[in-house]
Amino acid sequence: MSIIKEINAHEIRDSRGKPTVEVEIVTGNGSFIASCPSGASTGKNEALELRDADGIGVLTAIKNVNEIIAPKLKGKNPENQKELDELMIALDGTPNKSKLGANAILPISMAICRAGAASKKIPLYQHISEIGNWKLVIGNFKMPLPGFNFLEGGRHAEGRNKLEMQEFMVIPQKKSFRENLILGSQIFEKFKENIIKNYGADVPMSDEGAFAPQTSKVEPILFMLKSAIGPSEAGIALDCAASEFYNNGKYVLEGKEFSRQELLEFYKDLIDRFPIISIEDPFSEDDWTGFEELKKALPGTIIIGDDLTTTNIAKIKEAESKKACNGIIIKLNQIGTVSETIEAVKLAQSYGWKIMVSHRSGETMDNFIADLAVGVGADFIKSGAYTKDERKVKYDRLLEIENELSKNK
Ligand code: 2PG
Ligand code: MG
Repeated sequence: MSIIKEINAHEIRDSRGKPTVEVEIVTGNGSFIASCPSGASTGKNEALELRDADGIGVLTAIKNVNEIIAPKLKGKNPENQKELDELMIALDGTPNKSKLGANAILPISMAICRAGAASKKIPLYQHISEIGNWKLVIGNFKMPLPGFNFLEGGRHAEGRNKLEMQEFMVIPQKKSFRENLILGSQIFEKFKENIIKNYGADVPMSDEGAFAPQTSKVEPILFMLKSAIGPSEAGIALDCAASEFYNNGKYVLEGKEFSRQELLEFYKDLIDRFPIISIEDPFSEDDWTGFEELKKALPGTIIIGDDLTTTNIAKIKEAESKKACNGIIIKLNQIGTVSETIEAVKLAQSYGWKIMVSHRSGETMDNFIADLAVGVGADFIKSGAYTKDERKVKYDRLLEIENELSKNK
């Protein structure tokens, strides 16, 4: 055991150039660093990202780490993740971490986790699995299937296109993670040829490194994806982020108004004609009936909650009782600590839901979510396109984990 000697927070920039918090924890085993990502299409029940009075700065969150939280954690054993997370939750004292900020608490929680793994001399993914008591050992860890983002609209392509639906992803389904990376990039190359043919060579890129062409129609995109996939072992995943195109009881898509029922028919038709395996946030986060009816209508499709569930135990319970989904997006900063994230995964797994660990649209070079996905036994991970370094580092870490696991078999 090696106790926490120092905790220091400072400001770095995220992939959109906005300030975010990075934390360094020093123990006798060395220095452990973690940083906080940031969403654009956020759910209203997410833990609070504390910004200064100017709406951008994170100096208050940094001060909260250095002056309020750090003194309480010095001298503690980083192996006790739950105890230290609970200490920070109590210190904050609000239901959504609005006093100290989830962007102050989360990077500490992640850095503690790294320090705890080092103290136990085990890899981070194994430490995470032990915290959640999954009893995974080398030999039965599984690699998540990657969801590569190919094309984006919505908040992630703001000012670049008028497409409402947010993410069009491809999920290769070969046996190994390495093979999936290869198949993913082969499909991406074919897709790129089609993009250039249809929209020219100067198509803008989205925040997550996907294409953001000038289009407002969903169907032609799905035709392009289907043709790029061809007969290969891969499917399509959609993130509709529908709260963003919902207003006053109506959904506005492709320049038309849709009622809940019309939108449901629209999705059903797409799922009949294209190899779509999952659909995330198909309705607004308050439209429980929409989720419930779609889930009933499409028993073979994974209906994923993100803004709906916000990695939050109470919301996950509500979604299960309303039979709203059978899959969930897991994002550390939606809830704000590693322990609560682990509890959310465990609860969703107890309902038999599929788990998709996710990055945020504003990311950093931190690759923690790769270890998280393996440690909790996630079915999927989405980390954008391979074209941007802050996305690529997560996929590269997964490749490293797979190599390590195969060597130790
Ligand atoms: C999502 C995420 C990640 P954001 O909606 O799933 O793609 O976007 O981080 O903007 O909430
Ligand atoms: Mg989403």
